[in-house]
Amino acid sequence: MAYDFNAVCSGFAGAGKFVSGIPYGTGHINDTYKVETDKNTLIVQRVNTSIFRQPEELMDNFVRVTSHISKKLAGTDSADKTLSPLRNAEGKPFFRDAEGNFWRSYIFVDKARTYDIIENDTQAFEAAAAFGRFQNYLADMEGRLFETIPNFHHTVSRLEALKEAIAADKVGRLKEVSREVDFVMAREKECGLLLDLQAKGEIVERTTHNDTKLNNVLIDDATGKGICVIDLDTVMPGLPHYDFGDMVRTGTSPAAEDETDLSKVRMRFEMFEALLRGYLSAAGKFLNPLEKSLLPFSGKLITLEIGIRFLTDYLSGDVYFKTKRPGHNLDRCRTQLKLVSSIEEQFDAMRKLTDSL
Ligand code: ADP
Ligand code: GN1
Ligand code: MG
Repeated sequence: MAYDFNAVCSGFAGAGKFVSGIPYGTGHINDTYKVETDKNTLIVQRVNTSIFRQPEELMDNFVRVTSHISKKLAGTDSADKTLSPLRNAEGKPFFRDAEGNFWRSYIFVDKARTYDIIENDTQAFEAAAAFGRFQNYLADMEGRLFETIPNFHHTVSRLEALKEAIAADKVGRLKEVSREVDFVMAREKECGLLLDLQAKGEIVERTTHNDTKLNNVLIDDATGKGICVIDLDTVMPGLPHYDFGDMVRTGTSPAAEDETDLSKVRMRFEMFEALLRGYLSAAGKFLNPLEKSLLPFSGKLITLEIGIRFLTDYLSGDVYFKTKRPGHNLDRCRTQLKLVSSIEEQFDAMRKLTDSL
């Protein structure tokens, strides 16, 4: 591996001596490794500091969030867990190596796993309930977290960035994507809908996760319960809809995010229903009626937003998301837009169900 893991492991108090490590997970931003030391099994991550420009603020958020949750869980019979970052020699929750790489680490949670594609509606329910409880735990946390990426889910800004990438056509790819551009532009008006309601005070900012891909919750092997929400880099002020929307985006299609056979991509209604019931089992307590009624729309919006981001990155020459093949970001964009269409076809039924719960 490209990094000095002996140094990284000795940078964290109590980590133990490095024995072996493998790249782990399917994230698009940070570098994640599963590492064995003579004492522990660890997750070790190199934070992408060109995307997370203030990693110390990010880790400050991380510690505030995880200590708030662990205080809430103490003394209860909840099976939920939270991550707890290892500390460096000065007691800080990160380690900078000699090359300036920014590392963090926590104990590997055993006998649990994540699913890139959810297998059944029970998993969908449990994952969504875990994210709902996560929002619930953070509802009474004092103060406001740092915005680790400003305007992260500001869909209108995301659309502006796409327009700039179209105007620049930096790598000459615009000619390949006219259908995708037309699809997005036909939905321009919807991009600001939640932001407008938030500005009017009708829906409320909370502390949210903002990257609720279903593979960001660990499912217990024995009980099938969602037991630990992970990937906390973007926990910050946001609308609960950003979280529910990303669950719909990642939990309803039976196809991978980068599937090239678009006939496989669709919104499975039974998965939507399971996500909705699971999420409301925890979040139903704090959403107002308007917020609740907008949950189906959030699925469409966030899927469109991530489609916009993949398209923007494709037009910009693949500078943001990690890619593994030519056209990877375009493939990802196309699955998202196909999923938006599938959501639109079933939208009335999604709304009816939501109103009935
Ligand atoms: P990324 O930004 O790369 O998605 P994650 O924090 O989501 O980073 O970690 C990548 C994968 O590593 C997760 O999907 C999960 O399978 C696994 N993982 C992360 N943290 C833990 C943990 N504490 N215990 C067990 N597995 C973990
Ligand atoms: C990125 O790091 P990862 O893979 O969990 C991205 C999310 C996107 C997602 C799309 C910081 O998440 O916003 O929804 O890819 N994270 C960041 O798969 O941009
Ligand atoms: Mg992840």
